Amino acid sequence: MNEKAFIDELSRRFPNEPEYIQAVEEVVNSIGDVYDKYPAFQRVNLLERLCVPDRIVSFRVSWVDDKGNVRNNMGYRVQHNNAIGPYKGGIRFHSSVNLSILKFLAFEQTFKNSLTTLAMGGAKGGSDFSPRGKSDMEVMRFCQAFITELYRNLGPDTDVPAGDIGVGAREVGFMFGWYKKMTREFTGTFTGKGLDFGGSLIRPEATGYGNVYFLLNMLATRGIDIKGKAVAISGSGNVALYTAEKLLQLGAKVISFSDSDGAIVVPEGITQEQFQEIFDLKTLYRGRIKEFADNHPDICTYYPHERPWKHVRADIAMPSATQNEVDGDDARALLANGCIAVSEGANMPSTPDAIREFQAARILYAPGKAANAGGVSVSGLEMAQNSQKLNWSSEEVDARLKDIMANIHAQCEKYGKEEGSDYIDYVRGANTAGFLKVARAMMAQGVY
Ligand code: NDP
Ligand code: 2IT
Repeated sequence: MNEKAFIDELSRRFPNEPEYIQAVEEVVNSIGDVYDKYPAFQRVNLLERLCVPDRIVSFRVSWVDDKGNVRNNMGYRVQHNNAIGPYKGGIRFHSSVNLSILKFLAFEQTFKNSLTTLAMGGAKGGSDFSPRGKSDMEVMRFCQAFITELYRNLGPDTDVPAGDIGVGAREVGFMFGWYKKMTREFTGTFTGKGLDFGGSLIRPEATGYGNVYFLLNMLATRGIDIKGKAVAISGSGNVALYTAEKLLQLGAKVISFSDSDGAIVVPEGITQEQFQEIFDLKTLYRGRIKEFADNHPDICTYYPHERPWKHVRADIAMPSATQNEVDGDDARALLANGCIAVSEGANMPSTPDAIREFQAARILYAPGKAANAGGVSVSGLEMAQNSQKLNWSSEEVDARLKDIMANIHAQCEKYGKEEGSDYIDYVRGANTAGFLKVARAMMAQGVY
């Protein structure tokens, strides 16, 4: 395969979609050898069919704010691929959302979901609506207007959304409620639902916990103990907070958080009580991370408009905010300060330059589609419970999550281990394993 020609042609057709092209390029560069091994793939132009989404729904969402003003946002659902199961993936509400970002996320989701071993295709949706600063009633009206447009494209065996940036239990609840009203059916069409109406235990925790479980698997390959290690986290939302919770349980030191206004660094690590304060600040009061720094000037430094990476001496980095939040300079700073492992909670948080730095330094580096797959895995378990109309215990879901993360690690090792060395290229491993399952399914199902 001529990877460069393929990417050049895709860039020509989709010239204003840099995040989408970035995500495709990484995968295409990983799977070239495997693709060439099976000429049948080429004969049915499998790669192009796998890289271009099956379908995109886009629409205007009009809603009324608390002052009576009519507001308009864009809404989208990218249904990327359903070869191995119904479309599945989160919904993002953030002012930065555009089609390029949702296309990259839906593309990544397809490979991630394949790695989980559960029957889920890949999708992503969202809007440039920002819940920040909106009242609960404004968020509710927006969610209802959004679902009024989208509901015909969803269903428990068609397309099952969940949360992502700006979409948590509150938003999923509002969207689920309106979906139920529009369809007059109670089905498991959303995951991340409240526990009282079909949600799974451990779903809120799953992405963060799963990332730590994946990290433990990586550290084990080098005989490294997590205890006492300093871990830099970015973000302070769902993924970041539950990553920190699990790390503290395991005796690691959590030394940073961030949000879109800036970063806090606590060089000695936060205590359990301080974690609880941050957790309450973010989840109960929807506060800003700066407020913690204001309350603890003695232990904590606040860096406005910055990310944590250049300000930490971290053994481990777990970026958990957003795409392209670790660039080449950040990576070089992390490495210079002794970083030995990077495990991505966010989707595509490292730029290609940063990934090159981590891999050249041969540290442990896990891409998001492997390391953060715990969230969608427990979404898959929520779908299974909904189908059975049963609820599993926390212990059962957590045990399955650990197994799934260990299995994803094993797949990365199988396809990513370099010949003649112990080094595991987790990018190549995850992309190849994820690709092969979807590719086999597409081959078996014919051209459509
Ligand atoms: P949340 O909305 O709960 O938290 C997002 C956090 O990242 C907030 O602290 C937010 O700050 C910060 N952030 C968002 N956008 C930016 C930006 N452009 N620049 C700087 N900071 C930003 O989302 P999640 O924790 O759910 O998602 C975090 C990442 O994890 C995303 O990449 C998501 O795709 C990925 N992910 C999420 C999963 C899930 O189950 N929720 C599963 C797998 C991956 P602020 O509040 O200021 O915007
Ligand atoms: O990026 C992701 O994997 C998610 N936001 C979770 C998707 C899901 O369907 O649970």
